[in-house]
Amino acid sequence: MVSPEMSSIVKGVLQGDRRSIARAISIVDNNEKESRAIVQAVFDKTGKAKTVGLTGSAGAGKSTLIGKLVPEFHSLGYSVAILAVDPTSPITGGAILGDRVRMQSVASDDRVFMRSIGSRGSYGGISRSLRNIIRILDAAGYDLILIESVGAGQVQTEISRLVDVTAIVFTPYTGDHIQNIKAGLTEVGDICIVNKADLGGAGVLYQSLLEYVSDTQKKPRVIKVSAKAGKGIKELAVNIEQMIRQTSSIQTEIEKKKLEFELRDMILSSIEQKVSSMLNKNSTYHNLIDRLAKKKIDPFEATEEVIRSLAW
Ligand SMILES: Nc1nc2c(ncn2[C@@H]2O[C@H](COP(=O)(O)OP(=O)(O)O)[C@@H](O)[C@H]2O)c(=O)[nH]1
Ligand SMILES: [Mg+2]
Repeated sequence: MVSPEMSSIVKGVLQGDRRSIARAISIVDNNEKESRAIVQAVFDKTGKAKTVGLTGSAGAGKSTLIGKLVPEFHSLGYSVAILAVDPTSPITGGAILGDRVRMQSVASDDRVFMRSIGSRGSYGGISRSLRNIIRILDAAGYDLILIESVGAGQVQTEISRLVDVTAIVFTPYTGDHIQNIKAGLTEVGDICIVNKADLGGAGVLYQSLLEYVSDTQKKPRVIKVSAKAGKGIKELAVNIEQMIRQTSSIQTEIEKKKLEFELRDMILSSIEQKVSSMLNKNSTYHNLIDRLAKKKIDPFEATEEVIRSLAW
């Protein structure tokens, strides 16, 4: 049974009302009990929005870049929403404020919806709520959702599974040397951006990246920009748009793949929760911890014994 309050939030979301959108996102992000009702109500009204993930180390200039990209996307005819995700540190009011300063052009633009999502628990948790937050923005009529996230490795992989196009932002002087890039890059992304082209060192980084990606299977484009000086931004926006258009032709397959990841994710996490609460009540498990501590049994045997004792 959907409460009148939830119905009115959902109605507001579908009409693009910002307060309703913000409230719906909070409910989903905090995993409140109404979260499911909201997602169920908007689910069949989604599938239109395109998503672009921008990842990279802190200070690479992602927020500045997004601030400059938004007007370009507006002139290409897109309505834009921005989500900033930081799984490593809780986002404080200050950080949001800082981003608002860096994205001045968009912070005062009421066509743009902007929201920071903090870190609650594991990254997996964020990626679960992020999917549903994207759905809310999609149903609200935003046709381009830009997602800023800090980090490499696991985080990058998770984000790239959620979005249509992944862009990785590199910059000189933040440890983005080619050795680190090779070591840390699990996915090369669809576009590699070398930001801070106004600084020395950007040219070398650009050349190394070009060489590096030419050996990869994906062969992403490498684009040099200066977010601060506003150089190369139009070209970057056009390139991202081209990638978006390319993904449109295989949208059904992409969507299916994403849904499969999500389903698997939800099944596994639900099983993990169930098993975890079963373990808390399982006497074999508790007894075995003592026997393990006394070296009466090894961890392999102990695992098998507990699994045998669980009532499936
Ligand atoms: N020199 C230079 N600085 C930049 C450029 N883009 C961003 N910055 C600066 O880099 C710092 C971090 O930028 P920010 O956008 O917050 O990075 P984020 O952490 O990746 O979001 C800020 O002081 C920006 O002014 C650029 O193209 N050139
Ligand atoms: Mg930022």
